[in-house]
Amino acid sequence: MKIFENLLKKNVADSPFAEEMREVTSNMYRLGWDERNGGNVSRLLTQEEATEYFAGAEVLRKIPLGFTADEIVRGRYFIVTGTGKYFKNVDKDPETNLGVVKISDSGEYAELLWGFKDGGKFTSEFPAHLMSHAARLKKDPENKVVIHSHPTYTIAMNTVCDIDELKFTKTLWKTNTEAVVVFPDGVGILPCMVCGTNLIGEATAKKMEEYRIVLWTNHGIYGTGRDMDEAFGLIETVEKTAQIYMLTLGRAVNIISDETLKGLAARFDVTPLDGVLK
Ligand code: 2HA
Ligand code: ZN
Repeated sequence: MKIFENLLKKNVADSPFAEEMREVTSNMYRLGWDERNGGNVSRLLTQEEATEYFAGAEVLRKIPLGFTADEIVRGRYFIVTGTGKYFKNVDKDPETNLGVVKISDSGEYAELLWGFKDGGKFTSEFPAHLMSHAARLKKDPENKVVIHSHPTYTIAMNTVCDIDELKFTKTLWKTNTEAVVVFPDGVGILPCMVCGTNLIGEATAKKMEEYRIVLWTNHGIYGTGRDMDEAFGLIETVEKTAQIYMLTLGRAVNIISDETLKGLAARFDVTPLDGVLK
């Protein structure tokens, strides 16, 4: 019987949601953003995906979350990168480096349904991820993805610039005409804090009530979105803009005017964050 059960089991490693995780982590590694075990990604499964792959699935392990997850994520399924795991290894061994968990009805546990084959568990930043998912889901019920990464130029720019959110957002917008179009809602910024804690998770989630992008000073960035492309695209555009800024630092002669930024916003039908433009 076990043979038939196993034959009927869907191959999670090759599912569309695992493929997305394998692809995005590989891209982030090759872009040089996520050294060693840097970065982590989580993606909410749709109800259809959860049913198709995990209806009646046995719980392999119950892993305490270390905090009580918001009601909005209880009973929901996430695929997430593992703690201490290297992005460069995800694609060749998804079942060790990724896991699928269901958040328990009490919000206290992650029920492991697949992955973390070596006895591992979810990223140390899972509190920040789950709290961010909850905050974004309340804003947009379609939000599915939270990506955390260490993109080089973003961290460099954050190291040399004032971390005032409006000023930082304006500097980005004034550097690259794509910026205001891709993130008209600006970037949220946290000061340098101890990572891997509930405290930074709560602070990140608070920012996520307003922003889809949050910078962690001296550490990295969080990007969110309805799908992998949106979340990745936000980070990619911030990083590209920060790269241009850092490559031209102190020497920029041609800076985008407020008037042009307003023109871009009108042309691309986006509303710039209040308080940035004159
Ligand atoms: O998981 O990026 O913030 C490694 C990290 C911690
Ligand atoms: Zn990090």
